[in-house]
Amino acid sequence: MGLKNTILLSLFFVALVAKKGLAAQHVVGGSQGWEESTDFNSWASAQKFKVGDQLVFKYTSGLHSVVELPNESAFKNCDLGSALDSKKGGNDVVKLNKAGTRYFACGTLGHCDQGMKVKITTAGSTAASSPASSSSNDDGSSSDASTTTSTTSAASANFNSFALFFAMTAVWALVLVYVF
Ligand SMILES: *[C@@H]1O[C@H](CO)[C@@H](O)[C@H](O)[C@H]1NC(C)=O
Ligand SMILES: [Cu+2]
Repeated sequence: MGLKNTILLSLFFVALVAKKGLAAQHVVGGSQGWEESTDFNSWASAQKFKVGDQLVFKYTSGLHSVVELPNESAFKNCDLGSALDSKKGGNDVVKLNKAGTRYFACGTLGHCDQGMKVKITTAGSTAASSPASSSSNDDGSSSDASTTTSTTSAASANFNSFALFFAMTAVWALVLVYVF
């Protein structure tokens, strides 16, 4: 009885640690957070977003909000009327559950037009482009960024399954040692 619980608990714990180690949380805007003065373009281009990662929007509730927009043109024009989703808690978590680009803006009147918006491209095997990984090259050439991106994400997928396999093996080794 006690042994079984111990095993289940360690299985759960190892799985939790493995998951936490693999998925990253990105606080949007870094230490400045989701504020009007933050430079979200440079913040986003310095990040690598992977499937499973989370965005956290931190701001003073009531001053700002987080509105998800459907596409590039809505993003460019700050078309808040086309919002897919809206959050205003001040500590809002968004999970990046698939590859592709997502668009977020502040819903407070005028803030989006002042630049309070961010475009997040999550890398994946089907992602067309990603934020340039080399900050020295700002000529905007992203033609071969996609190959780098898919290699990276394939490698991280391999790492994911490896970590999971390793965790499972460790737990079952533990079980065998205990039982036999
Ligand atoms: C962007 O989304 C808006 C609102 O849903 C829609 O009216 C518009 O046609 C879309 N534009 C493109 C280029 O898909
Ligand atoms: Cu705002």
